[in-house]
Amino acid sequence: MTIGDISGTSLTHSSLDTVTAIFDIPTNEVEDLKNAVVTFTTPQGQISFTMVNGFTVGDPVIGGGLTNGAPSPGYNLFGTIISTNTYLMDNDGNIVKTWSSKYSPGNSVYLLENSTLMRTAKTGSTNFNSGGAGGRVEQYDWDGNLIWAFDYDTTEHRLHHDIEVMTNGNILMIAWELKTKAEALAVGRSASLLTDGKLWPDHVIEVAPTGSYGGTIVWEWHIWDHLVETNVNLHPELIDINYVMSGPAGRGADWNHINAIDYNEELDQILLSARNQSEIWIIDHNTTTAEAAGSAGDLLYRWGNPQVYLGGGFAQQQQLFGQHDVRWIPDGRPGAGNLTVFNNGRDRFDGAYSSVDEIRLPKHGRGGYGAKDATMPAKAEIVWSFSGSGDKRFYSSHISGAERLPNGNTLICAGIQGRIFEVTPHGKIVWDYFNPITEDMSADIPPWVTSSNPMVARQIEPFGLLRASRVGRNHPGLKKLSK
Ligand SMILES: [Ca+2]
Repeated sequence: MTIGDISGTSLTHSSLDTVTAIFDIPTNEVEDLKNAVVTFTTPQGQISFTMVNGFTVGDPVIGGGLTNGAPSPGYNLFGTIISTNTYLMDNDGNIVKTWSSKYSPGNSVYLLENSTLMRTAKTGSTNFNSGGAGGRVEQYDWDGNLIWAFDYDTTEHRLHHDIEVMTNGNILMIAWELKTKAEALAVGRSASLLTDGKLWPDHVIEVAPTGSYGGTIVWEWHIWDHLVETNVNLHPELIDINYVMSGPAGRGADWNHINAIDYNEELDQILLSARNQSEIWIIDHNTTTAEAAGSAGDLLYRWGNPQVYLGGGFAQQQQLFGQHDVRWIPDGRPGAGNLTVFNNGRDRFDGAYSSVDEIRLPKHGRGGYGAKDATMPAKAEIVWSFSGSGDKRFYSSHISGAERLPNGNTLICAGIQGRIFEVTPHGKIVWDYFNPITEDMSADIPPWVTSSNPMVARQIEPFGLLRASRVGRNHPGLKKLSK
């Protein structure tokens, strides 16, 4: 009996229908994920059972054997919505590292390979006060010292939700910008869709950090440069100034509510989650700022809700519902090049529930996607989805995220519940965690929240998490962690 080059020490026929093989893993075995292949020779021939990434040498034994496999080794990085702390937690629930800030997150956090924490921050500003508001990006060293910060928070614009740190050290950021009622009317916005008397379309800035504070904006892309008012169905590469999601909020200032940004260096493309369009968008980054304001900055691809550009007759083809955290699956992970997204699921046709969907785009690569003609939509395919089933369904109407892990499992953050769990490709849960961290609630607690009014308290989501990510055990950013 062998697993790879490891020999078994005993083999028992432990019951009528079970064969038990016991293996000793040598103490000098490389600590890493292992594939398990067990082969039995029978009178009728050989039978092999394979479990890719079936177990992990070096991790504490969680139990459960190979039935569902082991969780992907590493540490869980998250900041809670109301806490000013960012946590790194092992898979046994031990907090191994805490970074403290003056601000709660606004909203995503990242551990970089140089062992620094890049986190968004929600300032106390009253500019653009809407869900996901930030205004600031901060960088902390491993020891918790603030080593850089950038503010973009005025009456004209404000950061929100997410950033993406590029390999060259620049940082892509999402921000609202103010357009007056007159400016909105001038580009064809219907007066009935301006209930706030102004509009906050999104834009993307790329910031090159300078010194210990501030940075230079070296590239920009604005939704406002890619609008269409008439013959919308002939222009899937543009954004209909008068498409709004249903309900009163759709007519408010926060028109797009982009809540995620990712960057694909190989393609030099940017991926955006336009939550209020229930669409994901891909745009080209291989442009100058001037080019990005023209047709070169039009959408390369969009998917999720064709009624946005084809009209209400296509409403039934909607597949994304207020989604969050879309990202490319990185090279080296199962599904590389596909997208994963947390599909929050409010207003689904078959009831409200959340799912995590893996999406295969119609084409990969530059100039791909079949973009810029009327047949652009509908070629993407959901190749994997997890929504639980029956009473095992989970639902988080907003926030939340998902991440494909190196072992092929998917880490899911159901944000409202503060739940982080890991599922196998077959939908088996191998790791499950509920955030109990509420100790900083007093820091942000509004005066109208009282213990006798827990329903009100619930609305500020004391356990809420925007996202969580699993930092692999061999991630360079962990080199200062004493293990
Ligand atoms: Ca990001």
